[in-house]
Amino acid sequence: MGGPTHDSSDFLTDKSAKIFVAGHRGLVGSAIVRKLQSLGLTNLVLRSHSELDLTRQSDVDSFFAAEKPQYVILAAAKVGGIHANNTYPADFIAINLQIQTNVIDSSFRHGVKKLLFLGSSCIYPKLAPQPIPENALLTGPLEPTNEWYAIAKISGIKMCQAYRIQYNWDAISGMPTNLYGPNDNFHPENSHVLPALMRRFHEAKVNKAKEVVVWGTGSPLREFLHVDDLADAVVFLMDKYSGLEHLNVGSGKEVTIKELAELVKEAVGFEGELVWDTSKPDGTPRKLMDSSKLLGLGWVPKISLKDGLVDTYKWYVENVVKQ
Ligand code: GFB
Repeated sequence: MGGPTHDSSDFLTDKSAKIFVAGHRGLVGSAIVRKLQSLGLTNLVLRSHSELDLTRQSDVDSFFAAEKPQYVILAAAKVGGIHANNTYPADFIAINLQIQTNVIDSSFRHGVKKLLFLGSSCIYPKLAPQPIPENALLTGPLEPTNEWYAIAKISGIKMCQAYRIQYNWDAISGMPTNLYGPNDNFHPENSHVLPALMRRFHEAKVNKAKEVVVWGTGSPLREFLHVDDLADAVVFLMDKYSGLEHLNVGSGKEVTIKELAELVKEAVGFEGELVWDTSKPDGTPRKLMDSSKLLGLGWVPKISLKDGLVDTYKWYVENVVKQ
């Protein structure tokens, strides 16, 4: 048990199978829905937050009893950038533990054939070897600004592994690197760096401001993956992977926050200066994923950061600014 296996899954061929995408309105879930629909997989079960609160165990259980999906992709989570993680630790640990525990356990109890759980690169130790291999998990202390979220996500991986070991149930986990794209959260404080800067540069351009404040020192390194590439990897994993170990999903390309800021500035067309607010935390110094296991199975990321920024800025202007 445990090694990657080429499953005889009928995920791509059985177009009548019901697929529950939890969190379909978010950055990740909406990209997965677009991808599934483009492949003709349209028998999707979707529930908005107001229709189904995934933190309520009995509601989740009744939903699974009634709908009986064959496949589950768990993209629902409480997420946010460095400031949100640091400010709302109770929400990040409690809501994520509740959502994932309810969905994973109900999926198992109601006969789901295969489930994919999505985590995050922050599960790894703050000073993990770079690029970070999957087996760096639980080898050292976590980055303090997001350890609450990380502990919840580590629990999700371990829950999938435990159900596979005890019940031979096909639950797998994918660990994406920092994601961006359409339907991201562009909140000025609580979002991740890329959408936060896109909004700040856009507003500065419109207001003809001379400078824009960027947090930290600009020296941390981050790897970014367009969410459409992640959606492609999710479908690939549902089709081809049934192993005990979680798999990293990254682009393999990293930039400093300073380089990212310059790229976003260029994509938006802001012409002023950058001012660094070093009273804000940098977070983990570097987190480049080692995605060689997934690449070895045949998956490849396709969208460059430059192209992805252009696409995301277009989406932002058409869908957030014009609303
Ligand atoms: O994207 P971000 O919040 O996430 O921050 P993390 C990345 C880096 O960008 C940090 C800097 O060094 C920030 O200081 N930064 C510069 C900014 N300007 C800004 C800004 O305006 N907003 C934000 N948010 N950052 C998160 C974790 O860590 O990554 C989560 O907290 C999760 O748990 C997620 O893992 C993927 O990469 O530092």
